[in-house]
Amino acid sequence: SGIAYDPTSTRAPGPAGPGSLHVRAARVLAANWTGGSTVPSRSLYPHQWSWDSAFIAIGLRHLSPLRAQTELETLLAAQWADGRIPHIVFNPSVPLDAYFPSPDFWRSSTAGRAVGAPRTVQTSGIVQPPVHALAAWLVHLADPGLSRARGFLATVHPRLAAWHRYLLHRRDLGGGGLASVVHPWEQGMDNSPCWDAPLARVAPAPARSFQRADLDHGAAEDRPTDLDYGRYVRLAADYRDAGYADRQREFAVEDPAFNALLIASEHALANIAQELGAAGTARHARAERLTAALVERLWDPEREIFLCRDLHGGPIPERGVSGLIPLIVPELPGEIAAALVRTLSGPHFGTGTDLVPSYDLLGAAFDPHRYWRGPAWANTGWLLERGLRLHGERERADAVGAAVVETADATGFAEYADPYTGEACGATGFSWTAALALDLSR
Ligand code: 9WN
Repeated sequence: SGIAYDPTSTRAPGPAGPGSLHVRAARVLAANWTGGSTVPSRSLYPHQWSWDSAFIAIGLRHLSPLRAQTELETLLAAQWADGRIPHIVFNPSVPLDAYFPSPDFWRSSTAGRAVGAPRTVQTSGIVQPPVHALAAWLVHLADPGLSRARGFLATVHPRLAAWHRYLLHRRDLGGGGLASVVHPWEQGMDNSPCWDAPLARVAPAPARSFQRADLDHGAAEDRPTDLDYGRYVRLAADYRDAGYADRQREFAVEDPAFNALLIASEHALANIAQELGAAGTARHARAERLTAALVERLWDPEREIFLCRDLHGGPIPERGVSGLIPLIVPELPGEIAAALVRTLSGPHFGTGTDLVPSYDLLGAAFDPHRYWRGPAWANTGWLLERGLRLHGERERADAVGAAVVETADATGFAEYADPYTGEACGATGFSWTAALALDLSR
């Protein structure tokens, strides 16, 4: 393989002097900082993204705990009254044509008025995975003195609680206790083959009705197709035209990673409540109930992976990396954790490089360069490292973490990478790649 790292090393080196990974990652995060938050990429994504900010804060806490706290506070200031945290918070000084869909597509302050969209800031109307409470807790731990002095947890706690309430109540579209996503962008792995079947039912918006901006900065063969975009636009426009109200929708899927992150964040919120002097027991208990629902509704014992559940079509028989992410759930039954570790090393995900592909290596739709249809991403690597460590798989965790760090550094912090060769794909100078490599190398 072309990956420049030593597979025998168990842990990447800590911060060194000038020219170290620490310095290079810090440079990326400084360049992408806009004063109150960090853009994922100056070229492709010039606004604030929800789950990006959570991952970015996890890395930023090692450079500036104050910036890390501010990153999350800025995002939460754009929360809607119904509790949703929008997936994009738009920067008003960025030209409208720099990113599609822009604020004039989402029209949050008018179309979302009935469900409480903010009036002063423009946002999208969909959400992204709930990594925020986990991030807030990790940011607090980096500098508890500063956090207490600023009342950081006291500020974010009610907002995070409202966010989880929104997901657990308004988004339980399947009635089985799990949160559903109503758009592929909400789950964060936009063009995963897991969405192919539910998306096939969606009539795409005509290509001439919108203008993509991503192809100005990214290679077409690394990005979703025009047909994908037509369907993304149709689903988002329908949701907007329904006033962003959460009823049954044409696309409604229960996703294992989204719900596993909700569970991890419920536990984090319990810790936050305890730190603030309240009891965390009810939240821990809710996390356990969610874990039971996750296993009951999404675990596939034959394939030994969690599957997505299409509310209109049942379990989706595709193996995506999302199905491995429940390793981050603390109360996952031991035999399921062991099965996930087997799947991770087996023929569907084992590349021989310790980079974990976003999709089944043996799947018909596998493509090592196209976005979420095969490439390895730093955020899923970070989550798997954490999950492996949690379940006592220290060596595997070290190897997966080292592969993330070394690939990040060797590619100039690329957005994603070929899982076999480590070759850079997408944008470089990508914020969560820098932030999470930094976190893993501590
Ligand atoms: C749509 C910002 C975001 C990530 C997503 C990733 C990509 C956006 C896009 O970029 O999605 O939200 O325009 O392709 O898929 O996970 O949060 O980095």
